[in-house]
Amino acid sequence: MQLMTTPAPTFEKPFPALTAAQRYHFDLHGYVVVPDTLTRDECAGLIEAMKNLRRDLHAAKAANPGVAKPTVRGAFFEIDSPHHAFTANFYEYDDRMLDYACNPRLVAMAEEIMGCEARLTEINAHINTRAPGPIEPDPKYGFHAGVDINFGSHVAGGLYHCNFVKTLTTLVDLGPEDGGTVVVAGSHKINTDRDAMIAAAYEDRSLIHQFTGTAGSTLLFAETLIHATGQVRSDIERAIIIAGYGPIMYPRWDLHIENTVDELPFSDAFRKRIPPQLRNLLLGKLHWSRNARYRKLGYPVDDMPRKPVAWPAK
Ligand SMILES: O=C(O)CCC(=O)C(=O)O
Repeated sequence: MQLMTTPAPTFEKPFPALTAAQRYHFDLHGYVVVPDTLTRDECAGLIEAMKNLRRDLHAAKAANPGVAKPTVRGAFFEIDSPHHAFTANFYEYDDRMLDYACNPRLVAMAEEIMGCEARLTEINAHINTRAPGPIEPDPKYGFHAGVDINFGSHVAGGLYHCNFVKTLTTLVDLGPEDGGTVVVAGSHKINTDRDAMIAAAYEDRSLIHQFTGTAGSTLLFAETLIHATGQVRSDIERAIIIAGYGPIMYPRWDLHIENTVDELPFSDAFRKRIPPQLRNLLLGKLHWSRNARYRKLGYPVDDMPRKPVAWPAK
């Protein structure tokens, strides 16, 4: 007798998600800008969700004056100043934000750079305007990287891979005066003193590349790349949303090193909502099989649109 089984649903994603030229650019510089990953309507929806969250967090702060970091459905402020709202951990706040982090094409880009299946390690967003004070002609930035080159990188098929990848998407049109993310180009591979590299980049600012693009463009980068928030010099209100990804057996970055791993858990109701095909992406998997997958540079891009996985109603 043959048992009939229903195949488990899978998370359909393109492979490879980058064109050969985009992959080459990524390898050379440590980042690539991919246009049109979101529609303008999706960008507008995300800005609305981010502004609603900022409003709700302000209300939570007013209602809980003694609490250092009040949360709204798990989300909190990393920075709350008149010109900068940096919100994080909004998995349970608004499904539009969740859909961003689970976008099949964006997840596929991160997986291509890691060379394996991804789990989400963090989600956050920034709304910021020009900071008070004078505009310096040659600003200094808060340059940093999330993982060191020795641990974070490997090469397969001659292509660079990193185990911590970000998709950072601008929700507004970003010109050169609009504070786009700045990076020290190529620093994902130059395995030497970070401060010396930053000093070299300030000495020759052509080494500092800045993210510009139309709303819905994504800066895909390796966290070995030295990067920072740019300086807003125009009257723009910059709005960006960021998802971080790592291999499925890695912990969430946003648990913070000083916390125990249980401090920012998902609610039971949220865990129950996670569709089966998104469980590895949201929850990771405590096993060493990472489901490795590598492209060759010459592979043609898979640009067939994939439907996002639908979440059950709340
Ligand atoms: O605000 C930005 O443009 C950069 C964000 C950043 O530095 C990060 O996600 O690590």
